[in-house]
Amino acid sequence: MQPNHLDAYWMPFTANRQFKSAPRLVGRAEGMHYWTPEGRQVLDGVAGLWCVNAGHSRPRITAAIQAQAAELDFAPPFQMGHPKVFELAERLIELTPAGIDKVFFTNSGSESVDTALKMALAYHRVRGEGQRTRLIGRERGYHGVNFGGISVGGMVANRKMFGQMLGGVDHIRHTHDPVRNAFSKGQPAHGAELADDLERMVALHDASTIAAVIVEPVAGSTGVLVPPQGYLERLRAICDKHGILLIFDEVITGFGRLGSPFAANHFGVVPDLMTVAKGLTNGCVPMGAVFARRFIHDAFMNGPEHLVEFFHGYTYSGHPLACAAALGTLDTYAEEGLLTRAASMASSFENAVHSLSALPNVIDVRNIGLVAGVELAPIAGEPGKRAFQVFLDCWENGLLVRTTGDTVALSPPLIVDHQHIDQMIGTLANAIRRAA
Ligand code: PXG
Repeated sequence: MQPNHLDAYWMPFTANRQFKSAPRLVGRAEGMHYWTPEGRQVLDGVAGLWCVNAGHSRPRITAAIQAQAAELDFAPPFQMGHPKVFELAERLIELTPAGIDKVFFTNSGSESVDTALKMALAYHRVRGEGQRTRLIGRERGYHGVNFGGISVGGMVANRKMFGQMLGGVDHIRHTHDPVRNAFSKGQPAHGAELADDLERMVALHDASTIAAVIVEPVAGSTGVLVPPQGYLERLRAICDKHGILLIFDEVITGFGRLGSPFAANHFGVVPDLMTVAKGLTNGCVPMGAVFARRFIHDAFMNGPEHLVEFFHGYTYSGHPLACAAALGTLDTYAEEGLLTRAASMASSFENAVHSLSALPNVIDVRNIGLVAGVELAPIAGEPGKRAFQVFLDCWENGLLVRTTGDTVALSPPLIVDHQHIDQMIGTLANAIRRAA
């Protein structure tokens, strides 16, 4: 057997054999670009993996991490604290919609989701409604890869391999409706009534058994599904009517992707719990968080004061390096107006992505803020292959995109300018033509 220096690493969510036969490596990054180890420049069309919202290798963030590593490497998070974790929590709740004013730290989106689900279950229990154990997700939802997240998630490939899911989970219908909504610009016109599927859950299970419903305000991983006009408002109203907590999974929509700090601000719909990660530290150090309304937190604050109130947390919750990275990130976002920049770029980005509509095999284009999905007709019998061809073609021609099924996703760093958009669309258009 030939020694193979790529052999030991079992890569996540990767076609390992295909990759190792033709590896795609990045060695350096700055601003809007990656460079391969050989020095080839690649435009980053997906902010790394939907996370590097301020662009790569930003000096303030780098300096903050370096200084923090020298000053305080680790602080125990249980029964102890350090100044920056409190400062960060305060800074974050200045950005969240009014009413959301508690922050719990995790290390990833997946951990944030499982934390939020546990908070919802425990919240009902501490207030004497412990029979509210049912969790409702949505078809085509992605909520990370831990058992809670895959149970409420709705992507079959992420579920079918792993046997037992959490019990007592059900799913409302997804909102993707290409027949009525194909090529919508921004929020599609049709489908607010799909929120009524939650009423169907209530009719089936009874509201008194339901703890929470979790949705991505804009579904990312299943192909950029933008919520129909009025849909999120209706979901909020049904939750209010029945005492069900509403959880927004903002791992992708958080930190400026739509043109507001969070999707909750953008759509004017305030959930009870919000999960974030990715853009929280600009992808530089792993960190996630759950934002909670005060009443959820306060429901736990009833027992003897010397006792732990919520039996949950991670060794690395609020890690000093992650806090420093997040503070440097928030400074960078603030100095450059990045949390609202997508709003000013949205209409030119929208026009650019919709210019792909007439190309062969393009069956839908969806967009909002600085995120877009371009859906291609699958090759008969080989779903996902056409988009993967486009991904490889783009990579070879200096553009990083992301694919899911036969949808190509664009979600560039929020520092993107008009020339970058032109280059992205030009490279992608050529790749789509060649994949015909
Ligand atoms: N929730 C949502 C909405 C996400 O998009 C997670 C949770 C999990 O986050 P962590 O940090 O545990 O990975 C995500 C992650 C893709 C892709 O295919 C999307 C994500 C991750 C990897 C790939 O576009 N989102």
